[in-house]
Amino acid sequence: MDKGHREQEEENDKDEYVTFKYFQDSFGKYLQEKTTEDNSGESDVNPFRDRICRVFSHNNVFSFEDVLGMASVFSEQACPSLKIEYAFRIYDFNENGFIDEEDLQRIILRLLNSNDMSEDLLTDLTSHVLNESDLDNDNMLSFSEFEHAMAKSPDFMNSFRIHFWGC
Ligand SMILES: [Ca+2]
Ligand SMILES: [Ca+2]
Repeated sequence: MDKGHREQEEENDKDEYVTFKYFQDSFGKYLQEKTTEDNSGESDVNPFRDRICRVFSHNNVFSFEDVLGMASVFSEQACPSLKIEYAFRIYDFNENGFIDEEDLQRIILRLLNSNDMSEDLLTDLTSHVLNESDLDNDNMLSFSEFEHAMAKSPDFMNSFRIHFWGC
């Protein structure tokens, strides 16, 4: 290996270290603030944090690349289609490639932060979502149906950005 190449590698290592250190510092500071501040309620904890960790990590271990991947998907600059793709994976609790009734019920319960919702209301809400977005009437949302539904939701992109920092 020639000298120039080696120097280049050292340079890359340094850049990676700086970036990772910066991330650790800011993320660590954020986590500390979140765990020490009082429970003022609003968006303290991301209701999908376990799913986010599941989708972005490998066996619940985050490599540097996993962290970078997660940060880029949730950043303001990420393209909407990438955000939608990851949202779909996060919401697909049973990982069968569709957002089905079971997934929708879990999403609704988590979004509303409720465990004691009546079965009827939950069924109503689920049917409402399916009525709006299940275009081929198979009682579940394929990725393209989900994509279509998300494209109509102006708040989605914004909330998906904020949610990252609740992970
Ligand atoms: Ca599913
Ligand atoms: Ca469908």
